[in-house]
Amino acid sequence: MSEAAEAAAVLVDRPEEPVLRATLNRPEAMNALSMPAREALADFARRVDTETGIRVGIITGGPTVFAAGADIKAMVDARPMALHRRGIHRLWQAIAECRKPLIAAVNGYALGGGCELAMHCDLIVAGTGARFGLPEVKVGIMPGAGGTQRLIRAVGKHRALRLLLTGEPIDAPTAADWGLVTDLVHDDAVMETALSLAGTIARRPPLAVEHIKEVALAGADLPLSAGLMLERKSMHLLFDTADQTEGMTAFLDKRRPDFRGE
Ligand code: DAK
Repeated sequence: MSEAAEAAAVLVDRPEEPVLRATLNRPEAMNALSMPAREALADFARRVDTETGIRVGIITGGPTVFAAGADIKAMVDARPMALHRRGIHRLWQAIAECRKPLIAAVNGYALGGGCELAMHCDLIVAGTGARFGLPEVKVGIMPGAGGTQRLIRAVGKHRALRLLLTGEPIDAPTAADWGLVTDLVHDDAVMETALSLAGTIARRPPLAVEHIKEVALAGADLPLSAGLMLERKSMHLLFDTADQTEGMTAFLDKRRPDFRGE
């Protein structure tokens, strides 16, 4: 594939002023994650993280498929040190380290690396026709981008191992029932719902949003006492922001707050 075509493996646009959206664009391979696609997703996450005008990121595969996993054609002959040299974990890390909220908007299959990509996001909006699974075991490997760890934390041991050991996918209503999907909507309403959620979050004070995400995620891996201390410190820190004064004053004045991220 030419460089220009590969460069378009992910399309990035700005559907609303404070929202940056990445759309996987490899329909011929069910949006399988090639190296250029992964690099583009990492660049996208870094942009969401650093650009002040952007408050939320949305990752989608478009209306028919989210992503069918890593590109098997690019992996079939790989040796361990070749995988090591590709440094794929660094690209995933860029997504995991994004300080602003990321929303996955999922239609169709989210399998393997595609399911792991959705699980890197903070909210998962799914159409009723979506399917989630970790089928790596069926091709002789296992998840390598956090699937064993993030899924077990999201849905618990027994449900996670059902997916991991059988490789069989679950439908979106089941994923919603298990707590993997946050918003289950009609297939046609996935992007509209993701944009609406993004809009709501974008109206909240950005520094509070970033601290909430950071503390909630870090705390999930800490003993409760450490998590509570982290929460207390961040909460106190927010009293040093103009947005705290604005938020509380606006409430008392019975007007809409004008949050500036300061
Ligand atoms: N890779 C490459 N091509 C794929 C693909 C994939 N994962 N999934 C689908 N395709 C391609 C098919 O080969 C086919 O191409 P042509 O034959 O037309 O050239 C085209 O997309 C349409 O697919 P199907 O004909 O199979 O379409 P169906 O509707 O019948 O089935 C399906 C859709 C999604 C159920 C099926 O395609 C499928 O089972 N796909 C494979 C799913 C899978 O096993 N995914 C897990 C891949 S392993 C790592 C981190 C993470 C990972 C690896 C490394 N590191 C940190 C090192 C992740 C690994 C994985 O995700």
